[in-house]
Amino acid sequence: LILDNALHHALERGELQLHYQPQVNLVTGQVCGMEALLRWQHPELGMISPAEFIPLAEKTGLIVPIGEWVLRTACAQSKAWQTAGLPALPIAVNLSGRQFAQKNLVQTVTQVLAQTGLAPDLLELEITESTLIQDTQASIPMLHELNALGIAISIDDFGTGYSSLSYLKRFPINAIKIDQSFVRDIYTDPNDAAIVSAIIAMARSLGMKTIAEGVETNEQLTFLRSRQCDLMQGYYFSRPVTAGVITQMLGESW
Ligand code: G
Ligand code: G
Ligand code: MN
Ligand code: NA
Repeated sequence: LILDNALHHALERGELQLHYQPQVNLVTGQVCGMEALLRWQHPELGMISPAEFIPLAEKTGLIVPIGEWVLRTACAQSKAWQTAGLPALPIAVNLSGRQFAQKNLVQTVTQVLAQTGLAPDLLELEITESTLIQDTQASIPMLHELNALGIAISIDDFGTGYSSLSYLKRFPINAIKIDQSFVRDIYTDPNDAAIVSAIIAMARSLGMKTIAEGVETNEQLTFLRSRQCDLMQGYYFSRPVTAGVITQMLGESW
C-alpha cells in the first residue's frame, strides 16, 4: 500500500528513469538496437525493480500513464541520438497486458511518434505471449494496424507462457526474444541447446528474427552464433545503462 501511494507520485516527481540495453549483431559485431527498461529511483527505498512495481502498476491502472511516459521518453531519446549524428537504431519498448488492452493504444503510439518525430520503423513493441493471446479478437486487428504503420512486434520471454504456437501464424510478428531461462545453461544442458536451436530454426522458417536474452558468457555467444541467432542481448555485452553511457557504446563492436 505504501509502495502504491509512492508510485502515484513517482512520475510527477521525476523518480522514473529509463535504462537502455544494447542488442548486438554478431555477424557485424555492432550494436543494432536496444531495449528500454524502466527503473524507479525512490528517494528513501532506493532503486526498485520493475519486477516489483510493474505488477502493482498493472493492478492500479497506473501502468497506462507510466507506460505512455516510457514510450514517449524512449522515442524522444532515440530521436535525440539521431539528431546528435549517431546511427539510427531501432528501440524496443515493453508493453504490459493492461496497456495492450487499451482501445486507444494505436492512437497513443501514433501521437507519440508524431510528437517526437521518430520514424515508426525505428520502434519495436515487446509483448509477452500471454498478453498477446488475452483477447485475440481485439489484438489481431490492433497488431495489423501497428504493423501497417511500420512498427515491429516482438514476442518477449518466448517459450515461457502457456500458449499454443498457432498464434505465430495468425499474428504479424517480426521477432522472437528467446527467454533467458533457455539461454542460461545452453552450453551444459542438451535440452536447452535443443530448444534454442529449434526456436531459431522455426523463427527463420517463419521469416522472423531471433534475439537471445540473458547472454552472459562467451560460450553462450559461440553457441548462438553457430545457430545463426540474429541478435544478442545480455550482461556479456552490457547491463542496461543510462542514455549517456549508451551514447559512448554506439560505436563499439564485438
Ligand atoms: O530490467 P529488469 O530485468 O529489472 O526488468 C524486470 C521486468 O520488468 C522484465 O520482465 C521487464 O520486461 C519488465 N519491464 C522493464 N521495463 C518495463 C517497461 O517499461 N514496461 C513494462 N511493462 N515492463 C517493463
Ligand atoms: O522480460 P524482459 O525480457 O523484458 O526483461 C529483461 C530483464 O532481463 C531486465 O530486467 C534486464 O535487466 C534483465 N537482463 C538483461 N540481460 C541480462 C543478463 O545477461 N542476465 C540476467 N540475469 N538478466 C539480464
Ligand atoms: Mn523485454
Ligand atoms: Na524477456
